[in-house]
Amino acid sequence: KTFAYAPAPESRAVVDIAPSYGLFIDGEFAEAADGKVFKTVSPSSEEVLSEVAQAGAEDVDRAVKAARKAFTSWSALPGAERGKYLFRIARIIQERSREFAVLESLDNGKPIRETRDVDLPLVAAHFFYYAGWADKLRYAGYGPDPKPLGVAGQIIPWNFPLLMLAWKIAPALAAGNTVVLKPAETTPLSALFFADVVRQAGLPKGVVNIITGDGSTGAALVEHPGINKVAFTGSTEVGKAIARSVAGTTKKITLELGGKAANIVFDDAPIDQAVEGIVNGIFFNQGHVCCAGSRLLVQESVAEEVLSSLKRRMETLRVGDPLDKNTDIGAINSAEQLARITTLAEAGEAEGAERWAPSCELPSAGYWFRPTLFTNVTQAHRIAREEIFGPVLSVLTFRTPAEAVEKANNTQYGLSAGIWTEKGSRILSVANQLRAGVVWANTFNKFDPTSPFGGYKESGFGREGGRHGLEAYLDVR
Ligand code: TXE
Repeated sequence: KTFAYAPAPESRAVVDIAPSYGLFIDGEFAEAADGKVFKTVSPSSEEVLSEVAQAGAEDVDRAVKAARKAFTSWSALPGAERGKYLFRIARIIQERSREFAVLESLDNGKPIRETRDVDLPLVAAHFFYYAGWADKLRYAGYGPDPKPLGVAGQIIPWNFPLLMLAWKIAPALAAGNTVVLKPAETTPLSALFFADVVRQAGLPKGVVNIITGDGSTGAALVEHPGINKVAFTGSTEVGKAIARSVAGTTKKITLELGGKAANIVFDDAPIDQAVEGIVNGIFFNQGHVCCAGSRLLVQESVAEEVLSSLKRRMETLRVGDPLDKNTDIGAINSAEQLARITTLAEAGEAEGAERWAPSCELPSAGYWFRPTLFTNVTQAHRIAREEIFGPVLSVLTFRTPAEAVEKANNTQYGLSAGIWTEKGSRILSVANQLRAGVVWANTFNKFDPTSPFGGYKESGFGREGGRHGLEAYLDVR
């Protein structure tokens, strides 16, 4: 679609990306021991943004040793001192938020409106929030003198690169742990820029180490005997592999895995508001969201009205350049993810569901997928059961609240759910019956650092955020 007035895209000149980056170990950037590198590509243009070191077992070992060494003095600092460093990081993130927002949009493909208004403010908020906890750990509910676990190995995905880093690093450091963090191979840049923030904030060397690489780097980190805890966000398959790998050790582990959330719309819901919530639930961040509202459960009596209004709204969504402030849906993060989404959407058609998408134009270079709606979906269809992790919504209908609850819970996952209704009593009764770690009512995809987040069933275990997020990094004493 063309528009009469299109403001200039956010300039990428605000970010200075070097042609290559090393690993951030013990406060210094260094090449991988074997000199291996990989390229990171912008998914909206397929342009190579930079070349990044691929950490091998030797580098992982160096990083873990640096973190171990730093642990002694970091954990001995008064909490208020650790808090000061975290406050400093939060403020630097705020000062550099424009740069980080553009960088994240380039490396990940997500719209600048989201990186600017959602990711970056939340990143700063998490550091502020956990900075405040650093000197109040005795009030966290883990005894009068809780202790940090030691070195945390943290592995994060590509859908919210800097925000997942903040979810992992902020509570770990507040509690007195040191970290070795591995970002996803398609989005390493914001973590490497964060390493620069760490230096700017003057953190002691070795407290934060960033090692880039693929799954083999992640596996080497998990297996390293020098770590005390693994925190992982990613696919259920890899999460289970990690659980198998730490079985037989005393490493602690938290897993935040996939989801297949039901967004339930009752007949008394404010329809316009619900449609906005449905759109936000599944098209926010191209649907690359573990808690995405990827199954719409709509009450039969309002299904037609909701669907026609939803289609009208979807016609207005703009797919394209992530740096354009008008863009609603950016690029799919990688060719592999695009292939996964395409395969599942084709399975939806092959199994008899009805596919609909607005006729918007897509850019020629890069990885793109139209916002897509499937109706005539049954619970047996793959698109109703498997996490698609893309802008694809599967619509099912129900007649009674009991049927809605049954269908919502009919999934291997249990991360999140949404309820749309005017009745407060219904919100409470339905929410109480949903097997999901997060339930939103008359809103969706709302996040804040004070609320615990995490799943039931195959969505993993452990909570991040809030006071509960500290539990993953503290031992009772
Ligand atoms: O995830 P992986 P992928 C889901 C989503 C998506 C699918 C595949 O459905 O379509 O997973 O995505 C590191 N030991 N989610 O393949 O492989 C890897 O390098 C240790 C949901 O990208 O799980 C990256 O840093 N680490 C999800 C991280 O794990 C390993 C977010 C995640 O990658 C490893 C992402 C190994 N053996 C995908 N193998 C969510 N919950 O938000 C890979 N890694």
